[in-house]
Amino acid sequence: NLRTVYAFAREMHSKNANIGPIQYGTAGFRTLHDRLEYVMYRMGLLATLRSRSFSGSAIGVMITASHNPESDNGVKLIDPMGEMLEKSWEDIATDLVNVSDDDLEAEVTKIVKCQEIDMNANANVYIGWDTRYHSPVLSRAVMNGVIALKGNMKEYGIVTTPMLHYFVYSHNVKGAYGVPTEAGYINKLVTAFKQLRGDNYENGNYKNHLLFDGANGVGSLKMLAFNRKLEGALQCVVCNSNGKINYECGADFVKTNQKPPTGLPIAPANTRCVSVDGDADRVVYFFIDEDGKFHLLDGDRIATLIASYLMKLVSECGVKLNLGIVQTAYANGASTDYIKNELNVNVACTPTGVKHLHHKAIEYDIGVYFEANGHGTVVFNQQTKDLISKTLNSDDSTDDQKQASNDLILAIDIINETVGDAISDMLLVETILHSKGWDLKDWLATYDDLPNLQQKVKVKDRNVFETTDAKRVCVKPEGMQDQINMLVKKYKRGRAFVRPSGTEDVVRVYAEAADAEDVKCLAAEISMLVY
Ligand code: 16G
Ligand code: ZN
Repeated sequence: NLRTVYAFAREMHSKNANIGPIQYGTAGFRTLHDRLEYVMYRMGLLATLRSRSFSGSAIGVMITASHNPESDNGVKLIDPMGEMLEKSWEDIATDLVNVSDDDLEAEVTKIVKCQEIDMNANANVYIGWDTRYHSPVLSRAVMNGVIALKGNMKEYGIVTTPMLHYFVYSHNVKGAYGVPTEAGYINKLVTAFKQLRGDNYENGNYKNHLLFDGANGVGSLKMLAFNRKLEGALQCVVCNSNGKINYECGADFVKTNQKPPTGLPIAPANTRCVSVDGDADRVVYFFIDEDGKFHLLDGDRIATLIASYLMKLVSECGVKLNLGIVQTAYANGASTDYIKNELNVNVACTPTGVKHLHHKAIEYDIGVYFEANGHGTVVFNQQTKDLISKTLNSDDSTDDQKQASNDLILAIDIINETVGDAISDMLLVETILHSKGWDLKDWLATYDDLPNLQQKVKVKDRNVFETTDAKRVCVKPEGMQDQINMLVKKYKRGRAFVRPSGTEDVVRVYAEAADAEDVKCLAAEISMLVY
């Protein structure tokens, strides 16, 4: 029987013998869409095995290339608790994808044996995809993989990446986190959002109106669905909903180019705008002021805004909780100073890639993690949630304490704890700005970003660059870090690092300094070193 399965695979989703090895990277497999069919088929096989190894817990397979150009696609697996695939299985995935068609059967048998998988156990695979036109065909290949190994599957169709994380987790905890359907997800977030907002949709400088750049991806479709439920509690004008995905728009475009996307209507100065990426797991805010100047409020800003709000509520609750912020080396130095000196909050730095931040964040009672690019969320441990509920329900609590704990519980409901979620993050930011009575200028005034620059350098072999200490120190090539240190020292508040990209064949250079002209010099000097 298995023989026919693999024979079928060979015909339907065969691997071109000339194709080179590929790797399960920071965000799964990602490459040109027409090189992915055999990868998808094999990920269908792997997800089924992974589910069996958990006696049938749902495993997610998300088909997306996030902020990459339209011609790319990709696939990532979601573990039972809604987390990214565990590291040891990333290596298993890489091996499975790189064997020849002839060796596929033996490789599957090897996994079953090594992982002691009971092939009679149940398997449940949840599949979702983004709006790329090649996603449905690729999803078919994933399904054929699941069918080949006799697993069950559920097709969620076009969904955001964070929605699929939410579905997987909610199913596996038997609904304790929410109902694992699109309606259940939207309902949970919107209900909490409306309750926190109350009847007054505007407050102080906060106006109930914003422009939403959906990157021509799934984010815009889902935002329209949210709008139907929000019923005006948030006036969110959805733009960039049916052009080419990520083309001159979206969170990655806005953050890297530090300019507004195309496709937004002409709006009055200082209009609040938000951009999400192609699979809606990243978000950044921006506005153009009365002098035509562009201002970005990125992941670092969102982290500090959220942390200050949660700290205030925690202190009003009268409970003691350890809150920490997790950043990467790309965080602006000014944000790190602000966290340490103004917010008086613990701050940790991890390597780039969401799973690293997530794992650090769960060490805190409340862990706020964000990459500067806008990917992030907040995680609360069970004791924290229990403590807040206790405060709400205790006869000893004052009315103010009850109010604060009630607000905290609602805020937790708005948050998608499984992974960064652009729409959920946006609803939380909107809630906070509304409660503070702030417009984007008020938010921007909390601290001044240091001027910074990112550059890509094409090198012959990016693997000769090795880093340590959360990617901030370059250990190879030898001597490189000393030279970087010497250059950095020349500039006031200078800081720079280089690291090989995990998603593109380039080395990334990051530089910041007190002066905008200095940053250009510093970045150029470092790029010359690398090149
Ligand atoms: C991936 C990561 C993102 C990270 C980026 C870095 C996830 C879901 N996504 O897109 O968090 O910022 O890679 O890319 O982990 P780079 O290695 O090319 O700089
Ligand atoms: Zn994304």
